Amino acid sequence: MKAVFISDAHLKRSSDERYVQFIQFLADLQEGKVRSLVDAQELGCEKTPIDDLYILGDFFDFWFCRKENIHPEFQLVIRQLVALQKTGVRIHLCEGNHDFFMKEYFQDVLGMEVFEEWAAIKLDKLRVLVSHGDTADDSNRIYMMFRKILRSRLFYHVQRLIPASVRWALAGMTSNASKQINTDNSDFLLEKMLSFATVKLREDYDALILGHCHKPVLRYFDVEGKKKTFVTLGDWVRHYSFLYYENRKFFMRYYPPR
Ligand SMILES: [Mn+2]
Repeated sequence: MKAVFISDAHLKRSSDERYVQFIQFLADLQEGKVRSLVDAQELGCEKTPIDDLYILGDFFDFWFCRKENIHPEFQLVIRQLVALQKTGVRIHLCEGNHDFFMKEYFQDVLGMEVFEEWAAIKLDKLRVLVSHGDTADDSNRIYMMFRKILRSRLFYHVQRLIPASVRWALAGMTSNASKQINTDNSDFLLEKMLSFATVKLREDYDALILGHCHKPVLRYFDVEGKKKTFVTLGDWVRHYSFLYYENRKFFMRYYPPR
């Protein structure tokens, strides 16, 4: 099996550097160029299609659920995802803290898989737990409550009532993701995720893959003689990072290769 994982693209305007780069990355995946991007001796560089693309949250900097009225700036990247899907790649999206209520469009209309918080997946025989990761630390009660309200049916109906022009204006006002990310906060989140991992990787899982903290990290742990993998995916705001999986091996890479 071959799979690519990314998170935290925080897409907003189609002219943004990260948006342009991500479109190019999707085109490379569509052409089967992933091994040459990874550039690892053991893989070679023949062209090969991937089986699965996992987008683990905060793909969009905001998402309003109105399937009949998709934000114009997002139409290009959605078209490219659909084109990739048509080549036979399965696309899975996990909701993030910036984008939720995604099932109605991505799953019901486009036929991609959407999961709201966690998914236990299989990569060959490896048992892997994946999530955006904003709930890995559930001791933050205020955040957990706020999260619940935003995802309530009431809020769902409220956001549907807002006219499109107002929605796009509100979206434009969301502070730029790159400004919100500071090193202290990323380090703090990473610490929380690592302590969460020490619990989860003692269970049956072979790997834990999260987003949200915006730091690209790939670490291995030995738990009672078994090799366990811990990943945080980084982002497409500063790092342009992606994780590639093939034949029980993980590679953390950057786009374009450097
Ligand atoms: Mn996030």
